[in-house]
Amino acid sequence: MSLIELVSAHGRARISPQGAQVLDAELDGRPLLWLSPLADFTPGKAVRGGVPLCFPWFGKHPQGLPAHGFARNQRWTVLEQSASQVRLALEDNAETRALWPHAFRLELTVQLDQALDFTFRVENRDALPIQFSYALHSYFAATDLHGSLVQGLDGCLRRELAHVTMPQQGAVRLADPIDAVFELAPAALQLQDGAHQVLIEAESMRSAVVWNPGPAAEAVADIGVHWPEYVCVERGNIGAAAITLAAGETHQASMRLSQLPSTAK
Ligand code: TA6
Repeated sequence: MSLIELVSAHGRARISPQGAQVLDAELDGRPLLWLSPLADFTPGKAVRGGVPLCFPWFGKHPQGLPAHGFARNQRWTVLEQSASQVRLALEDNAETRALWPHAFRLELTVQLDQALDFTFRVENRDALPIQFSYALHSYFAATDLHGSLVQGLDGCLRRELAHVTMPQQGAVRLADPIDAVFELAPAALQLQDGAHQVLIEAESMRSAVVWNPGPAAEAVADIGVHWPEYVCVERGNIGAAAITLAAGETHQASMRLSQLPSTAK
C-alpha cells in the first residue's frame, strides 16, 4: 500500500491509507512517534505504532469483535492531499455493517506544520441515534521510559483495567506497567521523557489513556523487546464520555502534538 508523505519546514510524517494511520513523524529533528520495528503490515491487520484510530469502540469488545473497533483495519479514501496536509474518509460498507450496523461517515485531516494536527469528524448517516467511543491511540517515542511522566491529569478519575477507580495524585509515572483511562481530562497534557517534552492538546476529547505494559509485552509478537521504546498517551471519548449522536448530526474533535524546547543543559 503506498504511503502518504507530508513535509513541512519543521519535519515529516508518513500516513497509511489503512486506518488513516499516521505511522511515524519527526518534528524539529527528533522522532515524535514510535513505529514498532516488528510492526505487521499485512492488509487488514492493526499496525503497531504511530497513531491508530480506535472507533467505534475502545479496547476489548464484550462479544469478541475486533479490539478497538474496525476503523484502523479499513482502507480509507484519500480526498485531498497537499505537501503538508491530507484529508481521508471512511464510510460504512458491508464489512463495517457486519460488525456495527450503522450508516456513518468518518473524516480525518492530518496537517503538519510546527505541530502535527488531527481533526476527526463523525457524521451519523443513520435514521436513529448512534453511540460510539473512540481514541487517537498515539505511541510516542521514549528514550527514558522509566523516568517518563505525564503531567496534567492530577485529580482526574483514574480507571485501571482491574476496575479500580481512584483520583490520580500528581503526575502519572511510567516507572511501572500502566493501562489506565482518565476521565474528564483537561485540554492540555505534557509528556516528559528525559530532557524532551511533548505537548498534547485536545479539543472535545474528554478522556485520556496512558499505556505501557512493561516486560509482559515481550510475549506480544509486534512489540517484543522493544516495549521500553514507547509511551502511549491517547485522547478520545471513552466510557462515560462515549458520544451519542442524533441522526444527521456531526461530532468534531481535534488533537495537536508539538515538541517543547529540550530542557537539556
Ligand atoms: O490503550 C491501551 C489499550 O487499550 C491496552 O489495554 C492494550 O492492550 C492496547 O490498547 C493495545 O491494543 P491492541 O489491540 O492494539 O493490541
